[in-house]
Amino acid sequence: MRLTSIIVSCLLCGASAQAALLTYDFVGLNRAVPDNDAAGVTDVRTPAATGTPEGDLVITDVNVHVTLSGWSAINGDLYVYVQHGAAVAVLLNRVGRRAGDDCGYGDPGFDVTFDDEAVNGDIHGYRATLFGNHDTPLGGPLTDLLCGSWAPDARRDDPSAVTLENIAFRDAELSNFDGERLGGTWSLFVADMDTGGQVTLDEWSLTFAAIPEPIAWPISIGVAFAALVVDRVTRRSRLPRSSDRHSPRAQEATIRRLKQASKRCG
Ligand SMILES: [Ca+2]
Ligand SMILES: [Ca+2]
Ligand SMILES: [Ca+2]
Repeated sequence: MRLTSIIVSCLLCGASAQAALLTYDFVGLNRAVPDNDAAGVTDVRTPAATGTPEGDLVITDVNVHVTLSGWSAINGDLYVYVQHGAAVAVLLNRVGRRAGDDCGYGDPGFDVTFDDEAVNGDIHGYRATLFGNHDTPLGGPLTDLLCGSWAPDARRDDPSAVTLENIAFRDAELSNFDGERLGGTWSLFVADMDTGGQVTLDEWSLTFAAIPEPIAWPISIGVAFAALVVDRVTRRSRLPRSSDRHSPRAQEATIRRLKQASKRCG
């Protein structure tokens, strides 16, 4: 039974495939994000059409790069998420906003790669990660060049109530896209949720690791094949083994019989 289930599982898995790496860049956007307006801006892209070999690839990992510029921008005002079908990843949810500080960080802009596996971890408290406190300003935008990539904020909380400390709803990660097909529309939403400052969406990109969809063999074929193998293994275990007559025990018995026979003769 165990052997059968292992064989069927292997058949259903199909051949293992090497993940392809694909990057799609959406540049030159120059989309001004309205200040203090929850309607924000949405940029919709189709990196690959559904039903095409590329669009049918299955995502195993996705990273997103976003560039938001403006020297008057206030990072703590920004709420940014990416959506594909029903799956959502929250990239920014008012960074630095925490218990006792409703405004968040005042640094101007981002040029950052979001990656669930980033060593820096959660971007929401990036100053604390970089400087050990929330009060030291960056003096410019947060960039990959200076600080490396970051894990998304991932908090699903309402941007008017989100805090660093509350991580009860911190599950809107990029891994939510794993297992989905690459094809179809992907949208990036950017909103400035509080007064002051001006930010512009310059560009964004999607980088996928993706594999062809595993071949699902018809289960009837898998079960029939597994039963055939089990039957062959069982038959083989029942066959008399020719080497038995050469075993030490068989040889001892033969010697005993010969000795008894020689005594009778003598
Ligand atoms: Ca991942
Ligand atoms: Ca990743
Ligand atoms: Ca603002």
